[in-house]
Amino acid sequence: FNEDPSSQKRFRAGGETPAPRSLSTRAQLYERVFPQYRQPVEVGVFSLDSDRAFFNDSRQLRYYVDPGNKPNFNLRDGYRDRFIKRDDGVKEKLDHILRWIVANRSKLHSTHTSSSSCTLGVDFVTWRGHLTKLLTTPYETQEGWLLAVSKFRGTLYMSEVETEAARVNRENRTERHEEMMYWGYKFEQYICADDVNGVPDRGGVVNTNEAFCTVVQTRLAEHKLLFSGEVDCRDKDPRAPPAPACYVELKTSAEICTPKQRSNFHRFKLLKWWAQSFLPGVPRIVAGFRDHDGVVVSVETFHISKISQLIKNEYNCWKPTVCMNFCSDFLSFVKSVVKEDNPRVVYLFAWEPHREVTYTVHRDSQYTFLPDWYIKEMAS
Ligand code: 0WD
Ligand code: CA
Repeated sequence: FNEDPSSQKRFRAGGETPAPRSLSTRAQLYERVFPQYRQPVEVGVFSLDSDRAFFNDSRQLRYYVDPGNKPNFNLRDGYRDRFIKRDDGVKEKLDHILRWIVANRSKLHSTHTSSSSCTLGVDFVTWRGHLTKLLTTPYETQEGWLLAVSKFRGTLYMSEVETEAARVNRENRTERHEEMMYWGYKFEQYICADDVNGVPDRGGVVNTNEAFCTVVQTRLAEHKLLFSGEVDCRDKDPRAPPAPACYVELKTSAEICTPKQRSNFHRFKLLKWWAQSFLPGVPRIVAGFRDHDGVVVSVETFHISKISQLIKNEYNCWKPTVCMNFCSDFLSFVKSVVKEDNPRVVYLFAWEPHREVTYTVHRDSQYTFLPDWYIKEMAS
């Protein structure tokens, strides 16, 4: 932590430590022993249907069907005529997770400290994707982030805010980029069946509104976390281990033809893949490697527990311990800064590559994100 130079001892009332004003993201600072990360436990699931409506069940869960290692999937098929794309200009913030919390309050490990006070019993509520961004921050050189945090009834809610740069990128995607974003979803369709004994329907419509999400609880060092992440499919074997260990993450990536491409894949892409699946305890990734024309030329399975071994020979490579220690220190930083328990106050944490993490405070602003229906529901 970098101490606020202006907050000298004489200004302090009690004996409390002043909150630091910024947090460094330099990787070397986080090279210490791996922090405690409790095995993630699935506490619930939810589904979003083709209209993006919420259901407190697993109706959108799909089943993994082994494609073999040399399939001939054409990922371009259906882009023009069988694709319904979610409107990514609509910002849903934490709404779906909050809906899940309202529907499952009793299932949560809630603490009744007195007759009246009843809290969630977790320190942080967020999306898995936001934590992935935190894990990769010490190695990120391209994209910054903005995270809005509000404290409500002792829990810190953390919701991403789109940066100006990200908005400009989103609004100016090339036609080629738009199509390539479809390829990942088309790959899922080639691999996933809707029913445990079914087969994939490669002629169907790809609708990216549909989602199946797991809700997991875990602890990173002293931080109790509750987060949700989208899950692509599960092992269909009924003897498979219970969730999240039965889940399979699907990915596509450009085929690797040169040693330079292999090195870049290890140093940059595997970092993001590892962070995303390690967080919820998803044990394997099935990757489709495709050529320039969107044809999958090979399929390979990556076991999350083996990725750190796989990358160890790369020069100047990322380290899981740096990712986890940075995330843990960031969460401590947030706890030290966010003191006012008020859903209308947002502490906006901002980071740009080659800079430190800083924050600003906003009262009744455009950044307020906890909806009235949630506040009302939790107060009753
Ligand atoms: O409000 C926001 N800023 C965000 C909301 C940013 C990211 C996600 N979300 C919400 C959406 O409601 C979505 O249903 O998160 C859900 C997925 O959450 P997550 O699992 O925490 O997100 P992440 O790990 O980044 O992405 C998982 C998958 C992606 O798969 P790949 O293999 O490409 O990583 O979720 C999809 C995508 O298929 N996805 C999204 N779906 C809806 N909205 C989004 C998004 N913004 N980003 C990725
Ligand atoms: Ca995926």
